[in-house]
Amino acid sequence: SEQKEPGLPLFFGWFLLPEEEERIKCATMDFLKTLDTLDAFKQHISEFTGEAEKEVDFEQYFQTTGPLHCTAKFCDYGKAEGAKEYAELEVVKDSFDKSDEISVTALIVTPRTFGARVALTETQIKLWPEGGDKTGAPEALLASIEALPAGSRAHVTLGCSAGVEAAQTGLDLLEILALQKEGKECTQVEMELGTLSYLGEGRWFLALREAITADTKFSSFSE
Ligand code: 2AM
Repeated sequence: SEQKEPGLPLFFGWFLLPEEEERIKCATMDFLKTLDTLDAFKQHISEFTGEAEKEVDFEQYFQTTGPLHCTAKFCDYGKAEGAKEYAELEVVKDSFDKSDEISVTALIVTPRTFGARVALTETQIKLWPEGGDKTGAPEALLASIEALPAGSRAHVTLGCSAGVEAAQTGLDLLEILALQKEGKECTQVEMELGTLSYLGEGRWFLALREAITADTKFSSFSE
């Protein structure tokens, strides 16, 4: 129904603690600055700028809004399907306001979004909603999503380009994972942080050599 459910938040998720937020923002911005200098990236710069030879100022290009977090369930104040049921789950109530650690295993960069892939633990998967990987996904992606393990969409949005909604990060991530499964990587570059792959159309994936962990609190957000 389109009815607002009193007390339901915009979304539930794992929120990075303030000091962790700073650390992750710095580390990931350093990666973007390095990416910008790579010949492999420069070759495809027009996918970001619309013209060759032009540089991208990632600090301007990707905008961040709100606290860094990994969305678990988008409730839209009760308008999203299954929002009320989710909020009433024992596991959600038990986990609420509790500390938890998330593990970032990869970074993605596309002309639309900059994000961190989160590898959910078995315990965290219990907080991943039914059908959570598919919500709002385009028809063309649905079959590929079904072939991926539950929770594959889990991520932290680090930034979006002008006019792009945060929800796009998860869709860009799923698209990249689907392309990788089909063996569609074109270029691979070894970096200090890990292996960088190019998947066409401005899509880049950095598989981190070592996961970046961050302390979070499972909670909810309302504007
Ligand atoms: P994100 O998880 O990719 O960052 C508020 O808009 C938060 O809810 C954002 O973090 C956003 O994207 C997420 N969000 C918005 N719409 C969504 C949807 N349809 N499905 C899943 N997450 C959504």
